[in-house]
Amino acid sequence: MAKTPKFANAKVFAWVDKWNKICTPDKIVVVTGTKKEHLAICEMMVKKGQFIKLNSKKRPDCYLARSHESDVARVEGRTFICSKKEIDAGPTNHWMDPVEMKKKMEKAYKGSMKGRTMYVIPFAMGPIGNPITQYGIEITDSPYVVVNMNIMTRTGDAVMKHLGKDGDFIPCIHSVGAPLKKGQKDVAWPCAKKIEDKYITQFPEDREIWSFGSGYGGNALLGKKCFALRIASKLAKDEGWMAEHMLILTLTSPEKKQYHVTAAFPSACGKTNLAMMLPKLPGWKLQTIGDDIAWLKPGDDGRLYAINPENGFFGVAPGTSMDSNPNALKSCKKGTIFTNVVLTPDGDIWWEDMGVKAPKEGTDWKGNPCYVCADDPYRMGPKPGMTKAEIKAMGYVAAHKNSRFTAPAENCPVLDKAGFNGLYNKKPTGVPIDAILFGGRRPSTIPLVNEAKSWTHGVFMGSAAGSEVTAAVISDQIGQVRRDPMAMLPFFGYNVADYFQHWLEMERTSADATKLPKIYFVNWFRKGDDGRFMWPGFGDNSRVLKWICQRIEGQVKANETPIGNIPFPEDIDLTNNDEKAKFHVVKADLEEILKVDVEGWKKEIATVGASYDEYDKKPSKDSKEENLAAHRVPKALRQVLADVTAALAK
Ligand code: OXD
Ligand code: MN
Repeated sequence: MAKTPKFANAKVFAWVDKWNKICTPDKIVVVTGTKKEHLAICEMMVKKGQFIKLNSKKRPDCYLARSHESDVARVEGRTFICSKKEIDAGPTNHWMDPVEMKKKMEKAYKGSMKGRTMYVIPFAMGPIGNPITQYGIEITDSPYVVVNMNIMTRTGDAVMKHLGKDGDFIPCIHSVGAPLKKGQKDVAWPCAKKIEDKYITQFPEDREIWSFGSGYGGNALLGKKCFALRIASKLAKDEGWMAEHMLILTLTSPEKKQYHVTAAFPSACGKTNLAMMLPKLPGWKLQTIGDDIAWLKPGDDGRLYAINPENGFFGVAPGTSMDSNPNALKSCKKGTIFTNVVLTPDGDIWWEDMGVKAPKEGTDWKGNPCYVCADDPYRMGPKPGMTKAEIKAMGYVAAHKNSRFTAPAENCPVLDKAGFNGLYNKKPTGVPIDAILFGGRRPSTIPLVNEAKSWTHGVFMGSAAGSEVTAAVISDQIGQVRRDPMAMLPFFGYNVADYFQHWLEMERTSADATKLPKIYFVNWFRKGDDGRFMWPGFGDNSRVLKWICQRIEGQVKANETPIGNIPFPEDIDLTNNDEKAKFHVVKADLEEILKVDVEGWKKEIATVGASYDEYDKKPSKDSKEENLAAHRVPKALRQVLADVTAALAK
């Protein structure tokens, strides 16, 4: 067994020592966070066949990993919230008694790091020293996790120093669950192969994260979904702030006025694209603060101040192109780890809808050869000379649909450096938020943009959010609409109805509720009967953001409808709308997507009501706990539901 290293912080020592004894690694390495150490780990992985070094002229310090086929996305079915009472996890979470779960998982961790190195990663969620930042330590036996955590969070000595002798941290234990026997050769992607052997477990009352069996993304980079959303949402509820699945952007108008906007869209619905968008409207500038998670704290002035707790982007690769998101592609130019994309013969990477012609041949995400398609230079197939139709019929993709890039935020050409570093007016805090957007992929009914009439109405809008299921999760429901309140369905650290109540409380407890952000629901994904998109999206979304800024300033009227305040079509600025371009705003479509589809909305509201009824039920079929009134959907939201229903019936 390895010797537990010395730590100045007694809690850190005791905790590492405990897991050393349970997991029995061969060696322990405390991550210092230097670039030299980071690259040495990457090179060690290259030697072991776990990373492929990319062409250093084209992509300096970039690597490619290929995961096991069972380990390509978050596993919601194996994600647990282990609060003492099942009702506190609520009906949207998987629950197990925390004592039982710990017993079960400790068995799995026993000897799980044999033959491996245990890495101890001190990390900060947010700029070190910022009042909104929180700290964690992840123990892991995965070097892939170490180097991804180095990009996604601020890691190393500086964090340990900040913790000092008695600083507190969220303990996060992770093992891929694949011990090595003496002399046994490692595989390219160690993990527990069976889905039922994977556990992604949060203990919100103990404030601990235990993850076992998966090496992928949100299952294994524990600062991200497990800490910054599930555990943090519970911390936030207890302490009066908000941990949300939101991008943060800074928008500057031609008059040089700055606005800060957050937006909550479900996984793989374009948060990264909006966060880095190039505005089509002349004179408007957009800068990125974060693309996935926002922590918002109320200030003494009643405003909400937000930081991005992360340090990098874990973006979905397919679909990211110079057209859709040039700034994301530029962010991947150096120091990036790619997972499950195509390797080209010149040591570069490729994926579907990258807007780049496919190489003649390459290696697909499974490590098999792939070849340019016979009738579409932008596609690849598993055999030479295949047609697009043949490839489509097979359901083949050369880069996995949830293949990812892990890119340092500092690479982003439009990073708002001050906001990203948690500075506002040169002081360490967050940026004051002017507008909160909710959204999702909704092919019908939901208009382009809809403004809430009040905070409560905005909370209702968020609670009613839904989207088509995407490949970001292993699911048999891809493409179907599922309710995803506040885009947080997979990430609530506690009961969904209590979470709604917490949002309502933010108004009640605000020092000045008139200063809270205005709330909007946006939908870039409306489709016509022929399946075409009715809104071009991407840079054209700046037209919607401009309208939102004008509403904040009280400069433009809105159509006050039963479902909310919708723009009059003539108030959407169409400057620079090149009608000859492939993607542009079609005026007739714009008019259509700004109408209230009354019959569609009646159905929509009925399904929202049905989702509320689900949230009001017992936490699970077999639960011994009844759902008492304290954990039901707040009356204020039921009232909005009733009001909208009545208004639609008129
Ligand atoms: C993500 C997700 O990876 O939401 O950000 O799945
Ligand atoms: Mn996400």
